[in-house]
Amino acid sequence: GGGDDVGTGIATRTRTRTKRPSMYRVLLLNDDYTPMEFVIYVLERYFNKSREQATQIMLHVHNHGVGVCGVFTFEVAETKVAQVLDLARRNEHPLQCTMEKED
Ligand code: TYC
Repeated sequence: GGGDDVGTGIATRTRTRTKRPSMYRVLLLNDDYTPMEFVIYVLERYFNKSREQATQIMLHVHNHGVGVCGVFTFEVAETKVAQVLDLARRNEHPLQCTMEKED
């Protein structure tokens, strides 16, 4: 195997290529009902944005329909999407959040 082999005296260590993980964009989608203040709060709380950054992203989504909250590995992105959707549902807002693989 990869280096734990004992006894044959034959070197079997092989070089393993390290590859970077695929990255995923987490997106917020616009809707007509979720309060702007709630979206700003979500961006501050789950995406570590400043008040100013959060306001800019929220307004981008409001004006363009979709915007990027951040880029994460698969499991982190999945968790963030679930947390945002859960908070939105608990507050009865229709806010939608999704993820897409980077190229
Ligand atoms: N369009 C919403 C409003 O006018 C605000 C909003 C912004 C909602 C971003 C969702 O992802 C969103 N209250």
